Amino acid sequence: MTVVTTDENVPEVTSLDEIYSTVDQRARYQAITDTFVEKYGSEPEFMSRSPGRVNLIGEHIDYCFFSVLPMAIESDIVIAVRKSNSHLLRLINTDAEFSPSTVELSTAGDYVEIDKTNSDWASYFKCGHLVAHEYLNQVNPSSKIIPVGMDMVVDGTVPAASGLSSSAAFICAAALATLRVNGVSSISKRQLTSMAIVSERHLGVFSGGMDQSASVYGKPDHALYVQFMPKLKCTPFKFPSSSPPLSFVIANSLVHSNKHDTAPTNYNLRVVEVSLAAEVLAHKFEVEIPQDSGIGTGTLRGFLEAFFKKTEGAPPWDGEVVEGTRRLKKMAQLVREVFTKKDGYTKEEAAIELGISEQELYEKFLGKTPVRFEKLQIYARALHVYEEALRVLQYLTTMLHPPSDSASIFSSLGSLMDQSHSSLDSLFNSSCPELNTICKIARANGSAGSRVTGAGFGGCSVHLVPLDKAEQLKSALKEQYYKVQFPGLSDEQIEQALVVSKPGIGSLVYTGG
Ligand code: NG1
Ligand code: MG
Repeated sequence: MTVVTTDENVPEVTSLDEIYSTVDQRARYQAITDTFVEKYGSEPEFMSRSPGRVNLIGEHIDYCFFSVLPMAIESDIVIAVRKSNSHLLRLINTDAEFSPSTVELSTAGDYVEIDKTNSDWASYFKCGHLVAHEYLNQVNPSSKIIPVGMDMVVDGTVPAASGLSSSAAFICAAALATLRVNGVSSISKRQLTSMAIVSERHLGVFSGGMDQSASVYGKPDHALYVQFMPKLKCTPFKFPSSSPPLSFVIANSLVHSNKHDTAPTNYNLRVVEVSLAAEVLAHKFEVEIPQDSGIGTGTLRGFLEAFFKKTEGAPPWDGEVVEGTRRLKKMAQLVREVFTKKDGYTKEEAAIELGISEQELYEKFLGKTPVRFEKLQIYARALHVYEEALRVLQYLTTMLHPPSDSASIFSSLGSLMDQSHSSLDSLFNSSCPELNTICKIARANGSAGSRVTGAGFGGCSVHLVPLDKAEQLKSALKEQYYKVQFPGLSDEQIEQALVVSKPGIGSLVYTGG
């Protein structure tokens, strides 16, 4: 495996051939430039772009600091930029569905204001702008930076609200554009990733760091092993060769799930539940855990470290597979033993488990972000997290040391993906009937393993399929899912829902003609 050095910079490229290998993008870039000239009267100075990603395995565990296995795709968000003399951020989207937006910058150097209750597309730009502005202030501690105005045209090929991380792609591209236009001509991948990770929290989503890492560190023909502890580290690796070759088909369920709007019952509630689980375990085993989760509590990774330190005097787990397997299996066993209420805990019951009052429960967990629930599913969520983290290690092991026969490569990777899906469906409740239908059809038509990818509750699924069966799989989904579920769709719309993309390059600045 090649290890990406920590100080590698976000590249600047001059040719589109360095960015894309599947679809010729010249006409697209020309159209972006034409729109720019039409709206602003001259050409953009540069474009920043950042890709979406598909997660192969390791779902809903990044915010618990467990490693994940995504890959960047070639679909991306491009922002064409010119510095302006106004104090305005002017945003135009080539997709008319997103109306133009103008943000007035403070002449005193205050940060842009982000309204948590409004997740329109420009808010995501503001998230990226804000963290870039914070960085500018950090590197110039003696003065308060007043960012310059920006004229922009945005063009995206990552479908929104579909689990392919259009939001992270946009935020990474926005932060990169803001840095550059304000004079930062080189930035390390780690720095850009770190600032992007915290940025969506300004919109009230307590995301982990998978999407931003994949978007920034993407590498053609490689998947990424992303570790968050002890430090953020992205290791690119190649897929094993097999006959027929491995391929991944991404199928969008076309069920939209806006993470921001559904956060109280979906994404943020899961973040709260896994944090609660970590703190209950810490309380039972009388260990202190670092308060470093997105909502300022302990994490399930933190508990794992503290437990082994206390019971065995063990050092922090460094990611080594055999040791990780042992520790994660132990964690899953503890979860099964400790959480006796398998169907969930009421607020009263959760407070008792933690030995705190309901008021304290509210202050520490439930009041950090609005959440709605009948029962807190502490047992099911924690079991998913530890077992999914284990599956990531198993998947990685198969990738790096593949069995000698191709059939076994497909069956071992495929079965881990199927298990992941089933756990997300039954323990994490982040699938939906449509995604379950898609996975079922796919498995009956050549897929070796099928799962929901990304946050879920709608959005995309990913299928591991021998390359020679990919067409069969796609036509089965077309006939049995899209035409049945959405009879009005044109063939072209169905084609677009089946995103086929090779692993692509990460964030970069394009300065070509
Ligand atoms: P998507 O698929 O972009 O909504 C979200 C989180 C990830 C991760 C996955 C679930 C954001 C920006 N991303 O991804 O950090 O937790 O869900 O594995 O919120
Ligand atoms: Mg997103």
